[in-house]
Amino acid sequence: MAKICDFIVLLLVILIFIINESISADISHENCSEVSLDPDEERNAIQIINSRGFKAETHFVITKDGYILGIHRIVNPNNTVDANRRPVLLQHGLLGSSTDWIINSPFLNASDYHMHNSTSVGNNLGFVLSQNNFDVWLSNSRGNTYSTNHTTLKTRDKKFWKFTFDEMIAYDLPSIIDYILKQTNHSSLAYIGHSQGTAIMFGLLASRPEYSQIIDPFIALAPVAYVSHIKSPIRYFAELSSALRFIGGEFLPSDKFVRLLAEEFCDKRLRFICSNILFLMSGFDENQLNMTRLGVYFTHTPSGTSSWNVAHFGQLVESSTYRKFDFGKDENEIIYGQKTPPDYDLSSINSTKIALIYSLNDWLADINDVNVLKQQLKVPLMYDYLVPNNKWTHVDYIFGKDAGVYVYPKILDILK
Ligand SMILES: *[C@@H]1O[C@H](CO)[C@@H](O)[C@H](O)[C@H]1NC(C)=O
Ligand SMILES: *[C@@H]1O[C@H](CO)[C@@H](O)[C@H](O)[C@H]1NC(C)=O
Ligand SMILES: *[C@@H]1O[C@H](CO)[C@@H](O)[C@H](O)[C@H]1NC(C)=O
Ligand SMILES: *[C@@H]1O[C@H](CO)[C@@H](O)[C@H](O)[C@H]1NC(C)=O
Ligand SMILES: *[C@@H]1O[C@H](CO)[C@@H](O)[C@H](O)[C@H]1NC(C)=O
Ligand SMILES: *[C@@H]1O[C@H](CO)[C@@H](O)[C@H](O)[C@H]1NC(C)=O
Ligand SMILES: *[C@@H]1O[C@H](CO)[C@@H](O)[C@H](O)[C@H]1NC(C)=O
Ligand SMILES: CC(=O)N[C@H]1CO[C@H](CO)[C@@H](O)[C@@H]1O
Repeated sequence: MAKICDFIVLLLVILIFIINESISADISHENCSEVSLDPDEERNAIQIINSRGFKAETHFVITKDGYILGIHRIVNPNNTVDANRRPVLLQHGLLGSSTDWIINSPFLNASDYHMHNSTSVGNNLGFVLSQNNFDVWLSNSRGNTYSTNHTTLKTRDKKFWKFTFDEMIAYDLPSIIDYILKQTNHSSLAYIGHSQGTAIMFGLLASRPEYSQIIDPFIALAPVAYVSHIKSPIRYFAELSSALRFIGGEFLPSDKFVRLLAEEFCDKRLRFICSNILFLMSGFDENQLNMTRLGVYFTHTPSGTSSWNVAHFGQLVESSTYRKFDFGKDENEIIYGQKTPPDYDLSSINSTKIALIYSLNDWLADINDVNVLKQQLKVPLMYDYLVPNNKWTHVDYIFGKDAGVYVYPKILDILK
């Protein structure tokens, strides 16, 4: 009997998930109408970079399987000697994009920001690094706003969306890295990943050891690989993962579904913030969030991904492993030559340039999972840094008011 009830509830949830009556209803503006539109809400990544006095370049990187990734470069006009600036690649997380690194605050750097906290180096990591003489590249993974082109497929083809972060590991990351090295004549680059951006680098280092020489250092913000302890409602997607795998296509949860989850997980006061799938999945800390800037965050996030990608994380929650996508026994047999998907063997990573930065109030990169990750890694860590703020959450690395106080100075330290 209980089984049948579960089944019916699951069916309902799936129906609500699929039936999207109001895709165009923009919840983000519902309660911002009194506030005038922030100019950053109407700007894309390039326009934001230009508006802060930098020059922006877009580069198109074509992967071996035909995806055309739009990646952005921040060019600092005050820097005349360009040749030897060290390249640093910033890689966003699940549902993120290149704008993650440049929209946190409207202030360019610490000197403008001192009203808030004089110890801050500035709150937009992309600009902080550019002003500190780095050659800053911002990637965009397949399927997000800036990476929806393909040499043969259109986004309306279901096949376009048949990917998970496995393909970001196998194709996107190596293509982007090789492209940047070629463009800059460097033999190595610094890599800073957030969340899924760390998962894919662990995956790359585990499957292609030659990259351990190239990635120097790898700074992992809110490191994710093992996710069995996560507190986030993404747990719900664990149960939905078979359904999501079956549905396929772009990940477009209906507003109703998101509201349903928000009601389950957020107290009344905070439901508006929770109405954004990113905040709903990763949690937030009111003290770290600039409420008057939510409109900007909401227009740039969530950026797209595939249903399969979300299903993949759901599978990892259930299996307590870090392994490839589970297609089901029969297909696994054909694709992997075995019934279960192969693991990413993190114990085989031999890079000695890994820095972990994590916190205690992170729903997605839970401290217990970070500890499992540390046990798996057999190499000594270059840095092991617990953010000294007990309330620091998963999104605070990119949208936290004090990101320029607690995290970015540490990043500069590590890079120097
Ligand atoms: C470049 O330098 C000028 C003059 O000091 C300054 O006004 C401007 O903000 C700087 N631009 C950037 C992007 O740092
Ligand atoms: C902040 O930007 C100003 C120009 O806008 C520049 O003169 C100053 O050096 C920058 N400060 C830092 C810490 O980068
Ligand atoms: C800035 O943040 C640091 C780190 O928490 C804190 O010690 C300091 O008091 C803050 N300063 C101001 C002016 O808020
Ligand atoms: C797709 O490619 C064209 C040029 O090939 C470019 O103008 C457009 O911005 C690209 N779109 C995306 C989302 O990358
Ligand atoms: C890269 O190096 C090659 C050979 O050393 C040189 O010909 C080329 O101009 C360099 N390119 C850049 C962008 O520095
Ligand atoms: C890691 O492994 C790769 C491939 O086997 C090798 O080229 C590299 O030298 C190793 N690096 C270290 C630090 O042992
Ligand atoms: C918060 O966001 C608003 C709107 O973008 C902006 O005017 C304000 O300066 C921001 N405050 C901080 C501390 O970044
Ligand atoms: C989605 C949301 O939070 N909507 C709220 C907007 O503000 C009005 C009153 O100011 C509330 O009634 C809505 O619930």
